[in-house]
Amino acid sequence: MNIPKITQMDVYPVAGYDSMLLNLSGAHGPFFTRNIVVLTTDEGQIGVSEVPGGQKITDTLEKAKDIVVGAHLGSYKAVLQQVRQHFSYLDAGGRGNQTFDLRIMIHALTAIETAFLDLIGKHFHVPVAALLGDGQQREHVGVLGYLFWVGDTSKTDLPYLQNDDNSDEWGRLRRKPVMDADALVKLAQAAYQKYGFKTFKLKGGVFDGETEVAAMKALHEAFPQAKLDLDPNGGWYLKDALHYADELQGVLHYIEDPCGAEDGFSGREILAEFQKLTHMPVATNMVDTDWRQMSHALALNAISIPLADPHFWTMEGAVRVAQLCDEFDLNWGIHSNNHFDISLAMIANTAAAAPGKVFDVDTHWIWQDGQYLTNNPYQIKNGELTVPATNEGLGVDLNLEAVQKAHQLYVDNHLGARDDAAAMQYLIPDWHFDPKKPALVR
Ligand code: GKR
Ligand code: MG
Repeated sequence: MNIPKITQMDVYPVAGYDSMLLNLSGAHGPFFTRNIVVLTTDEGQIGVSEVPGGQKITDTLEKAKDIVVGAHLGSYKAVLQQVRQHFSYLDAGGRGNQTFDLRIMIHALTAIETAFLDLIGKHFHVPVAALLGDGQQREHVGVLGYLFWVGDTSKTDLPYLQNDDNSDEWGRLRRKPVMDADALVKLAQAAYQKYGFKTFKLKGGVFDGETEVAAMKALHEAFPQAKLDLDPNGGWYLKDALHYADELQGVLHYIEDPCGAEDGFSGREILAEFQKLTHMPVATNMVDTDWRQMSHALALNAISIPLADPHFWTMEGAVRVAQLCDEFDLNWGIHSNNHFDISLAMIANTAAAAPGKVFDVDTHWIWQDGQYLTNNPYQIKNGELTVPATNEGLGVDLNLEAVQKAHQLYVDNHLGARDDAAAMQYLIPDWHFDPKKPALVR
């Protein structure tokens, strides 16, 4: 029997448009960037994947072509082992202090893993979810409504989109400033009308803690049934986080990275104290981002909901985290960054393979919805994505023309890795990242 072989690997750095989303790292610029990988076999089949943008990841993927091209589908784990061995030195600095993960190798590894899984799923006529962990666990995956404070783009001369989609309230509001609780509630209502979310998360770490506590109370009043999460990305000190947690009892369903490393104590130690004192379930995408960190987080009882992003755990790794959560009575969720619809398919398949108590998973998709790289993007309906068991591979059909256009946007605007300080400096001159100060508190 002929086992398909990889004959070509293409790497496309691409860009799409974003709103001026605020977070501890600053303000999102007008473009977000990603790397797309397309593997082609000698049978003419293609496998695709999407990971964060930036030249370092692009370069690593380019270098990995020597390992990938010529390999057959059955040897994909050996390929992944080689990629790890060759490039793991690139991740020696860890995830970094920004809200987003700065590692290189692990993202490149995921890009290769996912594109192989897409091909293997197509070869065997099963969804990628069926190939992960113990196989597909569910067809419906709950997703949360990811809310942000949004900056006023008229204070910049940057090419942010305006009026790109006035077909509904969500399309209109997502490009407008959201700088107080009233605007935030209206944004949530528009998101609810379009997507039917049952959980909302607010990206905090922007205003002072009291203002964000008041915003969560306003959201709770508007959506008494919804599950709520607030995520200041570790920007609060423990003593303040304890006070806010007190005020938010009965309002939040869980909290995410309320505090982090301080006073010589690690983020895991501080979160362990927070959980012990508040009894509030803690989610994180900042302190258990690999197995070594996970072992300390578990030993300390520091967290309850690891947010295992397949983009930095690999798809198989993220499902392994879910299996652990299932066995250890923890909850599991997914972390996200801005992304196109290939990543949406990755998230959907990963969560569809996750056993146990899965929380509604994060996705930034609602800020990008409408900018498609595939002909059949997954849709969020009633707060859910659906992965039919009849899917093959990731379940998306690549639109190569759209990928080439997104690549041109990347080239024409001289883009690279994410830098939220640049746009933020329009709002506050000389603004610099401080992991312990909300972005607008200077
Ligand atoms: O998109 O600004 C953002 C978020 O702050 C992102 O960078 C975080 O990685 O969504 C993320 C989180 O949950 O921390
Ligand atoms: Mg987070």
